[in-house]
Amino acid sequence: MAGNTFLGICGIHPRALRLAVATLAGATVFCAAGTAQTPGHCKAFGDSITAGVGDDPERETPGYPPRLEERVPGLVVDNRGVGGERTPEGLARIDEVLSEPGDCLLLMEGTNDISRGISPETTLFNLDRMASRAAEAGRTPYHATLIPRLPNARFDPNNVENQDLAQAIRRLAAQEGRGLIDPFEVFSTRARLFHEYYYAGEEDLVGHPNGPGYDLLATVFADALLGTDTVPPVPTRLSPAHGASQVPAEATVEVEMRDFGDAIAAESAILMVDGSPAPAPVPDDEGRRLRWSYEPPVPLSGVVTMTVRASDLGGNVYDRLLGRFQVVGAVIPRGDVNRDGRVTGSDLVRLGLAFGAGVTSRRYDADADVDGSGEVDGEDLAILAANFGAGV
Ligand SMILES: [Ca+2]
Ligand SMILES: [Ca+2]
Ligand SMILES: [Ca+2]
Repeated sequence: MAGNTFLGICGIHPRALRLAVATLAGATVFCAAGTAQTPGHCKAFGDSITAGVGDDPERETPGYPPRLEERVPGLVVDNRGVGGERTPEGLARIDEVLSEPGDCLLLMEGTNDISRGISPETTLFNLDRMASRAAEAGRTPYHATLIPRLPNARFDPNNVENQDLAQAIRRLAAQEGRGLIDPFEVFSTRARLFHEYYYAGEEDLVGHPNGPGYDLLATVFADALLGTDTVPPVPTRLSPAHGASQVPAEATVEVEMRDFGDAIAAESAILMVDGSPAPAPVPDDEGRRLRWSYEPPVPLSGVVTMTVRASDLGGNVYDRLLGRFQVVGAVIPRGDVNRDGRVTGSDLVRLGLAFGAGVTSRRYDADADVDGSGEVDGEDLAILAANFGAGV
């Protein structure tokens, strides 16, 4: 396959590569097997989020592709997004798109798989096949993680499956030496994400960007294609998984973090499990991956929270919740909206934000609808109040 922008056959980071290009101006070949260079003509392949649903209606050409063209000089991006598409349909359609001229494939698909109950293994297999077809056709494939789903999405409103899929897509990209574009990570760290960057149509039960959201999405793609590292080390493996239940008390906590740009500042990385630091992780040779395998000294119980702080050499920092799981025997008190095992003011705040909202409202929060009635109301508040202070 052709070299990709990240590690490619040359194994040179694109920022270093651009410096090399500047230094060696005039040299035609400095990497024999394949030049890791910014692509010139991409197919943006995916579903309605590639097509541009939810974008500013004033725009003639919606979505991230035209914005990406503006951000990467000389780049042509053809929009090949099809609304509602799942990866099985994508796999059936990919050859047709690859028969068109171009040198790269930007692949962001799978949120409709989550909505329709397609297993993550199938989704990942299909994404891998599409990227492989692209490579066989002489294109450079890039995998993209999916943007977060709305808190009132009918399926996976807490992005548990989406987060797992993001980790799997990152691993796939790393294993196959393909480029990785990470909107899931960048979007997840935005304050007021759904209010400022998402389309406000009430019929949207998955979550589409609005104009500013597509601007941000295009920036994430552009940074990756240009080799500007704006993304911190990201989780590529987590066991027990976020949202897991019935986890044995003696479980080993396995965490892998990876950076797709700069190396990781390994000495600064800290994994906390229920507030206790795990021993230092093992970095790999190139410094782009960290692994923890941690056996807590005392048996786990209740709801276990895992957080990570890790930064890359460029100063991009990951510092937040990595995941939570429930140990076998844990009983979550009713009213524990954020599922951290305790009913506290944080739960009350979250319930307050959704108060009065029914299932069709953008403000609806399934976890705050404690009794599952379809509306967040006084009944839910009463349950929370009755259990205030309770914990496992
Ligand atoms: Ca980075
Ligand atoms: Ca709570
Ligand atoms: Ca309710």
